[in-house]
Amino acid sequence: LGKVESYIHEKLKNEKLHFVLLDPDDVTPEEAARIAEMSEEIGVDAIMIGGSTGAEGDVLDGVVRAIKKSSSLPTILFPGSHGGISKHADAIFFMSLLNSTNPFFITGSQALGAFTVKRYGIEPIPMAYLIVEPGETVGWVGDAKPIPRHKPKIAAAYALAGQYLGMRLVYLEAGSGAPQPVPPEMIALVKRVIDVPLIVGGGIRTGEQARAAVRAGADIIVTGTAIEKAGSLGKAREKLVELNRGIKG
Ligand code: 1GP
Repeated sequence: LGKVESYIHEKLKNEKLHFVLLDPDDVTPEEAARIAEMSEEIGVDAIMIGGSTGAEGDVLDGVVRAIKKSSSLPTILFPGSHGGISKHADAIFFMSLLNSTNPFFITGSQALGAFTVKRYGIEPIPMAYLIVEPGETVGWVGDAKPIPRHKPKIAAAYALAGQYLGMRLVYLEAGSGAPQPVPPEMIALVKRVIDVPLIVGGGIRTGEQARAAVRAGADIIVTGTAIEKAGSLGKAREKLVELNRGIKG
């Protein structure tokens, strides 16, 4: 395993993890730098960088570089397509949107990005990416057939298929800004079925919701909107502390 993946597995032996997602389309490099710095102080485990719209090119590079300068947390790309690759990042979730109806998001974009990842020496971490209702922007952009919220078995079947295809992480995604996070019953069933770490994100805004996801079986919680849209850096810090407490207990 690569450096970042080993770091994740090492940490998971002792605690559940909190990854903060920054979307270069929503935050300036300066804001991203401050949030990453605070995240490290508070005990967040990694910074993810990406988004479905506009997180590319100079805008993406600028945010990744600012984060690298202000914190020593691992930086993991969370690309919406092969456009979401930056040479400044440590690793990339090399993900396949397994429940997309469009092969571009399952294997096409991956093929277009593969040589870029190799050329830049970015650590690829293979990940099954599953979109659960409502799916929000990423569900729409990714031509997903979102998994119904009351059908945990469908999520578990896709998750296990992802593991059998060789993917080393499974991500259950309700969509950024979703009104409700992935239901605990769905997290619990997926966790029971798979052996690889389970990431959960989308719509987690409170420490209580983060705790509920961890109790249900999530290994890694991703939070984005709650911190990006906190209103001020002071409020972002309070939110980070609240969410981190929910996750770490
Ligand atoms: C989105 O799961 C992540 O891809 C985070 O979602 O912005 O709702 O925290 P939020």
